[in-house]
Amino acid sequence: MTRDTNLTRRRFTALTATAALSTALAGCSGSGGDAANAAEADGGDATTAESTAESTTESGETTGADSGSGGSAPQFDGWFDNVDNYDGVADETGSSTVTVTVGAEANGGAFGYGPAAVRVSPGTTVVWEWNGKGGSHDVAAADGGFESELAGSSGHTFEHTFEETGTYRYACTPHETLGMKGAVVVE
Ligand SMILES: [Cu+2]
Repeated sequence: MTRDTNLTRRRFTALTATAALSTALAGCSGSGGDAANAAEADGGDATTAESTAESTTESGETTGADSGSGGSAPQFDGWFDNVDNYDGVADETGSSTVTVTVGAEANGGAFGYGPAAVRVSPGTTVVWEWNGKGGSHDVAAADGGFESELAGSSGHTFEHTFEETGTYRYACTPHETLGMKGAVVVE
């Protein structure tokens, strides 16, 4: 049912833009109410939402929400070459605390950090939070600056506060060769 996913995904963006259009189509559902009234109501009921989504399937290819951190990516010197969930650097500058998932689905199993790379401001505390998947993981800085214990249970956390600007690479000791690697960019 790929169609259902499409409907759900498009529903929210489509609602306002095509409310007027959908009322025309909704007329055939026989749920009473004339077109003018339906347009006033904000499209909250199921039949209206459904017809709204349907009416936009051909015009709605506008899901450009994944252009997160554009611009110049920092140099990681190939650190992420074998990391299949590296998807650019998530910009969390200005946040005092940032959470990174340990055991994110990646690299052929639950062998990823999510997000793999994050950009923070100096003084930010990064909290790694284990989700309990993929066995035992740790968080070990490539330069030895920080290292967590090896843990596998959901809810386990490790944190490190980054005071100095720079690029900090880290990996999971048991799964580094699989691509379980991350980085924190402090700037
Ligand atoms: Cu691991």
